[in-house]
Amino acid sequence: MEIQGEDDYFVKNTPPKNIEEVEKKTKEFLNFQIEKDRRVVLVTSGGTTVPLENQTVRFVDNFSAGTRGSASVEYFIEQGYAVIFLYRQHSLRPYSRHYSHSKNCFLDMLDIDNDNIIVNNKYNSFMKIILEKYKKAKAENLLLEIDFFTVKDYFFYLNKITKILSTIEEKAMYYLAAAVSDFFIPPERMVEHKIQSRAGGLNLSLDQVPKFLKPLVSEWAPKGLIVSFKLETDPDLLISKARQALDRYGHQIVIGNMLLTRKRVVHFITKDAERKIEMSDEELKNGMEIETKIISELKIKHDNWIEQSKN
Ligand code: 9Z3
Repeated sequence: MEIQGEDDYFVKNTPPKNIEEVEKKTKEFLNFQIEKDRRVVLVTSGGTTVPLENQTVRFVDNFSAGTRGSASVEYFIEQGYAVIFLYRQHSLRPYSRHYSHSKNCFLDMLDIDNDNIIVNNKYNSFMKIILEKYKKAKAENLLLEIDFFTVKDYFFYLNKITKILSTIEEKAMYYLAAAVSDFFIPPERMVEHKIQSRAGGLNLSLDQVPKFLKPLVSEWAPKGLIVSFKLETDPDLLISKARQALDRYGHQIVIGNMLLTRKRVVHFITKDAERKIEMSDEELKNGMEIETKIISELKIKHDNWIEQSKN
């Protein structure tokens, strides 16, 4: 399996059409936050797709709905951060996630009263709390949202945004919760048109994507606090693989989680320690989310990271 080099990747692949616009928006957003003396976190979220054709009809995808990323944004904002949210198109987004079309359809929360649309009493106070938070985030310019669809576009945006954000050095955090594909089809092997079914079955051969965490840590954002996630399905592998990632890339924190228990348990792996963060049944029943604990813990780690850099 041939692995393209990291720099090579950005030469061989075509950048997304709006990359310059994203660059401009990110710079403007960051300059605004610098004026306000705020910390900024990049939150990546959702699954990346791997198209099988240039004119894409089919693609390989993964399970992620962007729950972790979108929930985390709300808690980061509560902790005083400004957030750049790099998310998979049509995946969950902060605030609106509470009224997603599939789970809590917003239409069920509305009633018709003569000629007016009103919020059903049952949902009124909950909706008001979310709406207030959303309006505040907008009014105070605390959130910049950028969407991607393919793994290729994700890497281009990640590269661009990370390098811009790195100018605030230790005050930036990188929270990489997106479920990123490990495999892709390189441009020279990608067909233009829809793959035809006449030929019978379909054999796919995918290359490994470059490990972008390596240049991100050592070159793109060497002073920021970098938090990556490690997902496994085999419990015997989780901690060792998470520690392996930490050793290999030399960043600060890996959060390990299992597919089936990711909303209830996560493991914080750092250079000298390992800590389990868990939700009780009671907490889950009360609608509390594990992301509130994750972000509180990260805020403290970021305080220390900034403090250390002063010495
Ligand atoms: C995660 O492990 C996230 O916590 C989840 C969140 C994707 C499980 P949901 O969107 O799920 O709330 O449904 N993200 C990182 C997964 C990943 O691709 N990690 C890479 C790996 O495991 C390293 S960067 O190799």
